Amino acid sequence: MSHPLLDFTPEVAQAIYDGRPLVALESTIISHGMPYPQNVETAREVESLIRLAGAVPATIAVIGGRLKAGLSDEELEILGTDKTVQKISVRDLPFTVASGGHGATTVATTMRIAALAGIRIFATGGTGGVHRGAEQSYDISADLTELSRTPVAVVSAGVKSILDIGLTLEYLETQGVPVISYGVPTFPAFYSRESGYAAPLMAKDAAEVARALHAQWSLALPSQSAGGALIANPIPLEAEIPHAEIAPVIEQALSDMAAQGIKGKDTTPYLLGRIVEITGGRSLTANIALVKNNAVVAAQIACELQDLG
Ligand code: PSU
Ligand code: MN
Repeated sequence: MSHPLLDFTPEVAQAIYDGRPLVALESTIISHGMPYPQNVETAREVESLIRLAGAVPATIAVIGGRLKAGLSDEELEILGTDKTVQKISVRDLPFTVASGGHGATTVATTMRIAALAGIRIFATGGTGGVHRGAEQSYDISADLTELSRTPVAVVSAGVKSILDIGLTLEYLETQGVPVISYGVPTFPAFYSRESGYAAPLMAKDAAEVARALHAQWSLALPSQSAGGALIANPIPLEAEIPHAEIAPVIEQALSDMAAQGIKGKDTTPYLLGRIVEITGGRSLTANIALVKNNAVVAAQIACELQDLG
């Protein structure tokens, strides 16, 4: 699929030409989700894991107003180090394109660009969701509305308990988004394997997820997208920070944030950074482990989906 605003690296262009399975990756996790140099190192390692699992990675961002599916080393370094790179949500995308700026794409924006590129599977760490106190702040991530309208499946480790997980699951149900836990009966909570919420749906392996996605996308009405899906893959056991340990850290980070008056799009980056500080880096180790795990599962799903034609 081509689009006048979209550039592919040779690797991604070749994969599309050959009909090979592709996995999209986001870039806000690089610019605003992890510190340098772990952000750039992790991005490259995640790409390698996807190749090893038989698919082709396409890291997505906006560079100089151009949509990118696949990044050069230089572009990745810009995202990892340049403090002028904005975190761009879907509503920001047209402005960044028009002004020729750089943008790190959130899950929502990455889904949009992946869909333009014809990529259906996307791996990340955690998605956004309904923030705690949303009944007052209205802070509900555009990731959720994008999941309802764009046909891309997002593999994440669930959503962090910096969010209101119960409200997030309710919102996704209202929006008609399939939420499928991978291999477990519960919905995971990012750093922890358990959130205390049951999984709305469960699949035992990548083939079962692929069959469900295939069915979902064949059920689209002519005038309407069948939407995306959230595949919730728990963090590997050895990297987990159990709920009892991370809960007080999250409370501390939330109260520090309130004291500093941080709001809106700065919320998630602040909380992620603060949790890394409070845990002395342990949450970063967990974050890296879960992203890699999600990349492998996403690649397996992409391969299975390709086999279904
Ligand atoms: N959750 C993480 N790491 C991240 C993000 C979420 O564990 O880096 C990023 C993703 O790019 C996600 C965005 O799409 O934060 C959500 O931001 P907001 O809550 O402002 O919609
Ligand atoms: Mn928000």
